[in-house]
Amino acid sequence: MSKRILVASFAAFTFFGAFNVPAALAAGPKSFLASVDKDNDGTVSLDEVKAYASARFQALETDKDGTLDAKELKGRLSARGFKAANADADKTIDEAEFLAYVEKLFKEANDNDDTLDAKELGTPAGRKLIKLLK
Ligand SMILES: [Ca+2]
Ligand SMILES: [Ca+2]
Ligand SMILES: [Ca+2]
Ligand SMILES: [Ca+2]
Repeated sequence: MSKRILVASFAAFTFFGAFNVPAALAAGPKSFLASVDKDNDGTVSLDEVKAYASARFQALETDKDGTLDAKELKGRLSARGFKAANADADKTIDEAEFLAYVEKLFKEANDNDDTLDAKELGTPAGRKLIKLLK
């Protein structure tokens, strides 16, 4: 087996393994870019991601108590992700915590410029970001 095939099958395995949903339902970098890349330059900046994340927070926050609880998040964060995002260790994620965690994932996925491209959105941190904001 060539190295390229090995890498491709490993990538496919980790991609589909990371989400416990059928492939068709897993939002990929392309649909994320289509929603978030408002200036259509093919990449997302932190400003674009945070503007989108803020809108998603409001949309997900259905009981309007100002925070997202596990029920509202509907599996968008793993238990570990929830703990990492929940800076004050209460039972909910407020908007500041949500945006700080979005920024953390953005920086983790990013190389040394200021934007995420489709490839960076395909990294583990990029996929966590997509899952969180879908
Ligand atoms: Ca852009
Ligand atoms: Ca709420
Ligand atoms: Ca909290
Ligand atoms: Ca980048």
